[in-house]
Amino acid sequence: MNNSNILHNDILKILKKSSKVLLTTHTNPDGDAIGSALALYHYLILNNIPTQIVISDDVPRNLQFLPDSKLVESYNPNRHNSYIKSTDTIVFLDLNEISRTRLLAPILEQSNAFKIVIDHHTNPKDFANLLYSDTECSSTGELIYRLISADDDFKITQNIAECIYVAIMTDTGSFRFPRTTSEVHRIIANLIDAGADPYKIYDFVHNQNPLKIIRLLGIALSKMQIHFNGKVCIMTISKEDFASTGTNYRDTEFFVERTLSIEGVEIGILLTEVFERGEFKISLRSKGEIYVNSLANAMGGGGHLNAAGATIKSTSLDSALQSLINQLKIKYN
Ligand SMILES: [Mn+2]
Repeated sequence: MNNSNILHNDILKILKKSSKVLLTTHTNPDGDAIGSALALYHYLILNNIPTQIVISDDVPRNLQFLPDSKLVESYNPNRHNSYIKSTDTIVFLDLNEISRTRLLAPILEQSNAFKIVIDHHTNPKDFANLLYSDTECSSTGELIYRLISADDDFKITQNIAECIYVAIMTDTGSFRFPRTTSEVHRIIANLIDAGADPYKIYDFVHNQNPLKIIRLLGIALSKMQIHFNGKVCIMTISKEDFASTGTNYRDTEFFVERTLSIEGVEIGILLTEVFERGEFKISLRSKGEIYVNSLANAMGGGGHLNAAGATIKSTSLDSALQSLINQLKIKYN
């Protein structure tokens, strides 16, 4: 038995001994966050382990088709604090530091429950009792697949297959990103055999946009700027752009990928004005050996080698753009 099998069995043993489990994930949850949480939720419920998923935000609209997505609860101290205080195991999914749970962070920090992290982001912080981290892995969904597959008595259900499929599909950019290994495709084949429908799932996740989001994308595409001799593309979205289209920063999830579709561009950036909180969100993408996680770290964020992000404070979009360009000069000149 190799090391990861021992780890899988340890995690399964701890979960099965738990009287109450809390699952949580990062703020602004994506398909990997929600898919992983729901997949593990279904597994635990089928094993008769009382489980709740509590997160800082709502489930994004394009993930609400997932089985039992309504059971993912947005944190409300009055509704959830007593459950959180009485839970004996907390599983943090798809995050490498506790602050990524945003509103939940203070109460989770205080909790004496056994803490497990299952994640694939670089530089995991040491805040849990048990860390299952594989930074080479496509997605947290892939880790959940490995974990559940280590339970010989359990057969992956259609619900679980759909949730893990969404997790892997979204974190690999629909099977295009560098971590799309043959193993990922073997797992995907097993998920399809277990009932996940690739056509249906892609359609729900990517082809059900309200027109206003595509209008916003049009504005963002038309304002793209090229810097550093064509190597860096920056897309900016102002609060006026959101207001004129009736959208908000959470409607931009897949926009940044478009920046890398331009010939010669190695780094693509989306800078958005998050007007509710006076912050600016920076999403970074890069190609091949050009890495952006250290750039994100320099701005107080983090992520993966080729996909990372940060949130900065600034007085205006122009000054946020300027400090971003200054950071780029430091890193890449
Ligand atoms: Mn992920």
